[in-house]
Amino acid sequence: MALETPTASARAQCPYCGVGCGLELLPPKQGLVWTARGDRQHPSSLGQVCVKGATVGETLDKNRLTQALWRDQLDQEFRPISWDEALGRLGDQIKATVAHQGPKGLAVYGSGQFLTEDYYLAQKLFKGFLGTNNFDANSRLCMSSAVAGYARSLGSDGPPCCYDDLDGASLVFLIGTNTADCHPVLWQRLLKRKRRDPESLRLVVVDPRRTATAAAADWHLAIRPGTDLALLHGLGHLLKQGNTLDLGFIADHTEGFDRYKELLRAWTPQRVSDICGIDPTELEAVAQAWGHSPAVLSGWSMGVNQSQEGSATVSAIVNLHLLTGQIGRAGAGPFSLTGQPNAMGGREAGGLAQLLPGYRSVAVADHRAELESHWGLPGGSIAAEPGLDVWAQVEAMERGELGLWWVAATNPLVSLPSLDRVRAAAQNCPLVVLSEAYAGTETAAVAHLVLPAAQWSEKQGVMTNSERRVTLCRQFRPAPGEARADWAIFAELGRRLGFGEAFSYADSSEVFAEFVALTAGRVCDMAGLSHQLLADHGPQQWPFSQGTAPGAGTARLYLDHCFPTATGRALFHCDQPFGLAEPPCDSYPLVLSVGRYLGHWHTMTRTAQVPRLLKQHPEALLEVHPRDGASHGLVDGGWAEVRSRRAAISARVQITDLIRPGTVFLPMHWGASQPNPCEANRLMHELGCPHSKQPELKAAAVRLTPLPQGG
Ligand SMILES: Nc1nc2c(c(=O)[nH]1)N[C@H]1C(S)=C(S)[C@@H](COP(=O)(O)OP(=O)(O)OC[C@H]3O[C@@H](n4cnc5c(=O)[nH]c(N)nc54)[C@H](O)[C@@H]3O)O[C@H]1N2
Ligand SMILES: Nc1nc2c(c(=O)[nH]1)N[C@H]1C(S)=C(S)[C@@H](COP(=O)(O)OP(=O)(O)OC[C@H]3O[C@@H](n4cnc5c(=O)[nH]c(N)nc54)[C@H](O)[C@@H]3O)O[C@H]1N2
Ligand code: SF4
Ligand SMILES: [Mo]
Repeated sequence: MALETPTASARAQCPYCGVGCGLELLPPKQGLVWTARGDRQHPSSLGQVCVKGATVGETLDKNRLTQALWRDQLDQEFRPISWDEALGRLGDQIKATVAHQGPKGLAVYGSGQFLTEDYYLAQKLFKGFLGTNNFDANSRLCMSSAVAGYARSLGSDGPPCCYDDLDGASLVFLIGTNTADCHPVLWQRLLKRKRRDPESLRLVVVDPRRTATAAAADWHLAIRPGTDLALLHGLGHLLKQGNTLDLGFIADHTEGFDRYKELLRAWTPQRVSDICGIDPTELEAVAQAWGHSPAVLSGWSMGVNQSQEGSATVSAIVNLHLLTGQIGRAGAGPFSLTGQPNAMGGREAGGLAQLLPGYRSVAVADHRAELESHWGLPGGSIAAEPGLDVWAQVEAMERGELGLWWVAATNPLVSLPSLDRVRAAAQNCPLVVLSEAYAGTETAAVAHLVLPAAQWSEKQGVMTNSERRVTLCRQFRPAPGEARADWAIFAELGRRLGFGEAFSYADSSEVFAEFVALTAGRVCDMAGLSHQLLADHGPQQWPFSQGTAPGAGTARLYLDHCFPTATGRALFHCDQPFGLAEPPCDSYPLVLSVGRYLGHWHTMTRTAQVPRLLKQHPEALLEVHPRDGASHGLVDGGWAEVRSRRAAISARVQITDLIRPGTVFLPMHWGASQPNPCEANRLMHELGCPHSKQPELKAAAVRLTPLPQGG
C-alpha cells in the first residue's frame, strides 16, 4: 500500500527524544525549510513541543551526504562511487568473511533512531539469513538496563505506564533523570500540574546535581553517584518499618518477599545515609511520602541505567512498587523514560544481540523456530548464542576477529566509552561501513565505505514512544541526492546476496505488515496495526491485537496483576550494592559524570545546524563545585585538564554549587569534528552491568589540573 506523499502538511512523531511528541510539518513558504509545530491531535503530547522539536525543520537540508563514498585505506581521501559499486563491495566482503571466518565475523551496530522497518529488516538479514546474532544497537548504552530490569522483575520488557499517569500520580519519584532538559514535554506537563495544585503532587528527585528537575522538587536527594541501589533498599527498609506495605498484593501477586524482607533489615537509615551522603531525615520524609501516597509513579533514565548496577537498580525500583502495590493501576508504576525516538520499536523488532523480533530471545529454541518458520528458513538457521554486544564487537575487532563492522544511525566515535581504544579497534577491521545522513561525522573518520542514508522525513515508517504509542512517520520531503532508506539498503543487499523473494517489498508498509504478524500473542502485540490504519486513525498504543478497534489499544499493562513470569507473579530481587566500577581514589579523586544539555542532541549532527541552539549552548562546560574549584586552583571561565586512567582532555570550567562536591559533570555532545571539541568519552570506561552489558557511562574517576587560558 503506497500512501500518497502529503503536499499540504504532514504528521509524524518527533525524531528526537523518546517522549515521542506529535509534530505537524508545514511545507516551506520559501527556500527549503519545513516548519514544525505541535500536533494537537497527537494523544501523547496534545500539541506541545520543546525547542528541539520546534527547530527540527532547520536541520534537514544542511551538510547532508548525497553519494556513497569509498576509500581503500583510511589515510586516503574518499571518492564518490555508485550504489551498485558500494553494495557490490559490501556484498563481496560479507561473502568473503563468511567463507573465511563464518558468520560471526560480521557485526552490525545500529540505533534507536532507526524506524521499526529498518530494524526489522536488519534482524531478518543478519540473524535470519546470514546466521549471525551480532546485531547490537546504541540502546545498549541507553535502555539496556531497563530492558533487563523489567524482564527479571516482571517477566518481560515493556514499560507498564502511560503519560496520563503523570496526571493521576500523587507522588512522582524521579531517579537519575533530568526530565526538565531531556524529556521536556513530559516535564512541562508535570510542572504545570505542580504549579496549579502543589498539594496534589509531591515530587522527589534523586540526582547528584541540582538540575532544573531537582530545583522544582519537594525533596532533592543529592546522593553520591552510584549509590542508588543502597538508597532504594533504605526506602524499602523504612516502608516496611512504617507498616505501609500492601500485604495483600505481596501475598497474591509476588514471589521472593521473605528473602527481600531479610535483605532490607540491614539497610538502616543511618547506614544508607552514610553511603549516599544525605541526611537520614530526608530519607525518612521520602519514605513517609511514598508510603502514604495513593498513587506513586517512578520515572528513571540514564542516571539509573548507565551503571554497573543498572539492572539491579531497575529491579530495586520495581521492588518498592511491588512492596506497596503501586503497579498495574492508574497513576502508578515503574516507568522507564526512553531515550531515543524509536528505542522502543528497536526492542519490539529484536534489535539487540540477545533478542529476536516480538520480544523474543535468541536463547529460546521455540522463539528461534517461530522466526525460522516465518522467514521460510530451515530449522537451525538462527544461532542459539547471543551475538556480540557493542563492546564485545570492539574487543573482537581488537583481536582481528571481524571482517566487517557496519555502523548505522549512530556515531560511536563520540558516544562509546574509551574512545581511543574504539578508534584503534576500528582501524584494525578490514571493512568499516557507515550508514549516515550527515557528512563528516567522527565515525566517518574510521570508515572505508560511507552510505548516504535517507533520514526521518525522507522515508516512511513507524516509531514507538515511551508510552508504547506507535506513530506513522510519513515521508514528506525527497531524500537528497542518492540517499536511501536504511530498510531499503538492507533489502537490496539481501536480494544481491541471493535471498531474492524474502527481501522483495513494494514499500515499507509491507515490511511492517510482515513484522507485526510476528507479534501476535506476544506482550508487544501489534498484529492489528498497519500503516493504513495509523494513517487513517492516528497513533495507537500496544498491545493492539488483530481486530482491535482504532483507539482501543492498551493504556496500561498488568491491570489484572498477572505478570508474564512462569508463575504469573512478579519477583522481588535482592541485589547487594557494590558501588562504582571505578571508584575515586587518591590519584583520581573526583567522579566525572557525563550527560546532556536541553538544546543539543547527542553528537550534534543535527542540532549544530541550528544557530539558535548553538547560541543557547556554544560550548561544553565542566561543572565543578566551588569547594573542589578552590582546592584545585580552578576559576570560573578558566580551563582545566581532566585526566582519567585512559586519556586527558581540556575543558572550560564552570564553578557552580548545583553539583555535589566530589563530582564533576561534562556534556557528551562535542565530538572531535566540532570546532570546539570536548571529547568526554575518551575519559570514560567500558565496565558495565553484568545483566544488561550497559557500560557505566555516568561515572569515571578523574583528576583536575588548572591550565593556562585557552586550554
Ligand atoms: N536535550 C536532550 N534531550 C535528550 C537527549 C539529548 O541528547 N538531548 N537524548 C535522549 C536520550 S537518547 C536519552 S537516553 C535521555 C537521557 O536523559 P537523562 O537520563 O535525563 O539525561 P542525562 O543528562 O544523561 O542524565 C540524567 C541525570 O543523571 C544524573 N546522574 C549521574 N550519575 C547519577 C547517579 O549515580 N545516580 C543518579 N540518581 N543520577 C545520576 C546526572 O546528574 C543527570 O542529571 O535523553 C533523551 N533526551
Ligand atoms: N558518557 C556518556 N556517553 C553516552 C551517554 C551518556 O549519557 N554519557 N549516552 C549514551 C546514550 S543514552 C545514547 S542514546 C548514545 C547516543 O549516541 P549516538 O547514537 O552516537 O548519537 P547521535 O548523534 O544521535 O547519532 C545518530 C547518528 O545517526 C545519524 N542519523 C540520523 N538519522 C538517521 C537515519 O535515519 N539513518 C541513518 N543511517 N543515520 C541517521 C545522525 O546524523 C547521527 O550521526 O550515546 C551514549 N553515550
Ligand atoms: S520533548 Fe522530545 S519528542 Fe517532544 S518535541 Fe521535545 S525532543 Fe521532540
Ligand atoms: Mo539514549
